[in-house]
Amino acid sequence: MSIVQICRCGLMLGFLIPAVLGASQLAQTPGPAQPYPLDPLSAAELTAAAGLVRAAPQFPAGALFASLVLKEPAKADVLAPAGGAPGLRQAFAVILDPKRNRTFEAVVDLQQSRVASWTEVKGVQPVVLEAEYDTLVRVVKADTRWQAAMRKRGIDNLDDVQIDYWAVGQVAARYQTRRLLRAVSYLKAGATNFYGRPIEGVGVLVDMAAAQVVEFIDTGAVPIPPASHELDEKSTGVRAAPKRLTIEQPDGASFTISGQEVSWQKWRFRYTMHPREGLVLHTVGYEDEGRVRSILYRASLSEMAVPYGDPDRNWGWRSAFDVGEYGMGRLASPIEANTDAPPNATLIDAVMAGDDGQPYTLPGAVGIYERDGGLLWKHYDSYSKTNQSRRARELVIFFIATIGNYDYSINWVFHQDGVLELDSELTGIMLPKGVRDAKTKGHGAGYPSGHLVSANLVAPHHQHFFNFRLDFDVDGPRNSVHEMNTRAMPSGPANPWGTGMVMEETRLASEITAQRQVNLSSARTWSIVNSAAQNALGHHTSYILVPGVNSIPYAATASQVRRRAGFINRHFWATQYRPDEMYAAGAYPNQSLGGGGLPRWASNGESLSGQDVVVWYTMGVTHIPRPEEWPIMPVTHVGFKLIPGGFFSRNPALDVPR
Ligand SMILES: [Cu+2]
Repeated sequence: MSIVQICRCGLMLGFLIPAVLGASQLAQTPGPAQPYPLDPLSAAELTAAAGLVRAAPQFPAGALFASLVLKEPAKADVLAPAGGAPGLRQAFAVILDPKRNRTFEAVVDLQQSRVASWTEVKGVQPVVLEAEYDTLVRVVKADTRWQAAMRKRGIDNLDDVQIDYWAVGQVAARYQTRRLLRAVSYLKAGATNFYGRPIEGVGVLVDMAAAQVVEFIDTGAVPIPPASHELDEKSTGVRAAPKRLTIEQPDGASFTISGQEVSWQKWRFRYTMHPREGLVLHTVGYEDEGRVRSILYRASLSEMAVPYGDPDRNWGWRSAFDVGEYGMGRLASPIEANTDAPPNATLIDAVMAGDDGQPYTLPGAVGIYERDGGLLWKHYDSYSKTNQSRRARELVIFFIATIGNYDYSINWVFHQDGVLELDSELTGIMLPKGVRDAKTKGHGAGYPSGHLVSANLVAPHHQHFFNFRLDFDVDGPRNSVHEMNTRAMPSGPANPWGTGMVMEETRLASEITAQRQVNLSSARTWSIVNSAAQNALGHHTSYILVPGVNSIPYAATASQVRRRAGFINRHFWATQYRPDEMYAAGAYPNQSLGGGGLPRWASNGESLSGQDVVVWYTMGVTHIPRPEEWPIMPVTHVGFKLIPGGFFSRNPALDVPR
């Protein structure tokens, strides 16, 4: 295996001079000339694929590329002992004909330079596209009812209004066959944070193919809130800066990157930036006594749903599916050196296809860096007064997506003790609602579904549900799923002190029995077990999913959002691997009425014993807004850990040097 130390030039230029520390930027990671089967399509491949699709006789004039990505080869081919299927390069395209409201899927064979398949997919809507925004604004601003609603609120210059676009969220079934977008209006005059100045009461639903307003709502004017604090240093004022804290790696970073492959300490993995899922990890393994043992084949954010809890006519429909309706990867914001990422980070560009199919570069889309991890392990022997202690180092690879007002960072954190952690950071601007009152009466009084966070501004309660698709291959693809519950032993002769506790491990044998909830009272965790592999102590090797903070949904069981985001009904799911089962709310959640995706795939109850198992973990944040989160939210963390359970025979970090 040849690994190129791509950071070297960046390190020599930037990192030896502590005073001018700055992240190194990688436009392209040099790798092997032959792409690995999972490498994303290069700019040249995207151009070729888009050209072939556009030249196909079925391609409608004026059609848009809702998606153009690598069609990942079959897992068995990638894992073949010969080193995968390097010859096979295919592209997968989703095409939207916006004029006729039709959706097509195409597969392009790049080797043979031909469109291998072309299929119309009926009754679905692909992601919201940037190219649709101008049409939406034009239709809304030309509507006389909307114009009158603005004038009624004292807004004469319509250029002062910022239109924000939304997927429709909940929608009446009678509109289902149209391609729809919603427009929310804000006053941007004199404020960069227009989200703080909602033009409340006005809702517009637009048929995009007909370029027509199909529903206009005005529930009545309320005062437009005064401009919120700007976020730049001049406006906020600055406190005395703390003394300098320097992060330096004078000898360079300890990780190496070759193409999309990362090697750090004993971890080996590949990463890609996918326009829909954002950062994806592939073939994650750990080097143990000279061989790399597999843990995960693929790990990614499969869907997100953010239902808002205000029943108001202009709010009840709001539930953003940030992965399937908008595309978390396409909405990655450039990582800023020294703020978004520490000075020792390496920032890596990503190449994606635009709505026109043409490749473009997303600068600094992915960040990777090492950081101090606190204490790794320690014991002070009080008798001999000797100390054995090790400091932990962590490797973080991450991206940040900005979906309208909200910013999410998704961090995968690799630890030296075999733990892989997912840490999501939620920040940005809460979505607020204009109200009549400038002050609240007592602690949160007056608004049962939200909290006043500023004068005339309520931030409605809402929840964020993430679903991570974790395709485990613990020591190979054949795995089983166990649940671990701890309970107190009954008092009695076998437990005379009443202190006994037992952990009971139960096999979750099918996709039905594997639909589970977190349980604090039994300290519940789940393990993905290889029953054919053992460690030196005779334990079957496994990785355990340890939940972090979680929530249950408050939307009614029969509500549309619970059907559309059926994955939020359970925290833990497991299914047999199927290459086309990728997204928890289905391939096309936009405007769906629900019923598809994960709940359907799991409903036939296939066996999970000794199968290629995919785990789907739902984690939720219940967000009850506070004034301290306005005008911008300090970061909230939510995540989970994958920890080895009998995967090793002793502490795998014993060999970390002092
Ligand atoms: Cu929130």
